[in-house]
Amino acid sequence: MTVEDYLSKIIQRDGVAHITLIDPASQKPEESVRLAIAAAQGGTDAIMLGGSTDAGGQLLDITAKMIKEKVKLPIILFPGNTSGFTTSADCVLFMSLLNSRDPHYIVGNQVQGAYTLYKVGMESIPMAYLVCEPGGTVGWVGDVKLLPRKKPELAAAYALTGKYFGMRYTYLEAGSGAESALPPEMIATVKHILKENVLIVGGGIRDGKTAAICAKAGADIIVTGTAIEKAGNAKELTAEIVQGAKAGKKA
Ligand code: 1GP
Repeated sequence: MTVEDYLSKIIQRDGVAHITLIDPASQKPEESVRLAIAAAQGGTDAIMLGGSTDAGGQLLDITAKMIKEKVKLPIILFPGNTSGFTTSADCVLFMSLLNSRDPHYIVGNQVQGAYTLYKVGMESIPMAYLVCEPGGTVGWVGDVKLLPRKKPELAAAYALTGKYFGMRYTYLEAGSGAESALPPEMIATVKHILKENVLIVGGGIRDGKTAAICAKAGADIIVTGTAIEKAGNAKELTAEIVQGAKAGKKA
């Protein structure tokens, strides 16, 4: 089964899926493996590997291989540039940062990586990546014209553009470590326009209550990274977020 089918089945069954983002540059590979195991035990549905700076190359490759040995969940690449690719994962989000001012993040890095992807034949999911205020590191690195939180219709116009380009996933991003998650009005407006297309929401989600609000507003997939990386008990926090998201969807 493809990773896309696997996630679709979870979304159909539970209303929402949860992905744990691990930045290979944030800790040693052994610690990334510990986090992945804890997140899996807490009920996350997949592991996503990536980051805006230093998250690629050998460190990414070793981290992906070590996680694969210990965790049965799919490993999805979330590349910040061409160095964020490794054959040791199951799938890559083939993403375009649509609201960047820099063509490298819209199409340039993708052109540089496309032939490698073709040769190795890894599954890829076309995705519109939309970065909203405050944007964090990815907003700065990606030279992003940040989408204002109070203008959900602008985010929706970008999401619709991605959908018309044929992208099946849209990732609405507040930036890793954002002080607060994206407003439910923004998530709801974007999901309303996307309809069956998959909406990922991430950035600043730290607890079950917030995950529930995002899921109820329309997120199909919730991503959490920083909170789980920093948690005293990563398994417990993952379980709280996963259960919160799934309960929020049913509420
Ligand atoms: C970042 O959306 C992800 O790309 C996750 O954000 O680290 O704030 O959970 P956090």
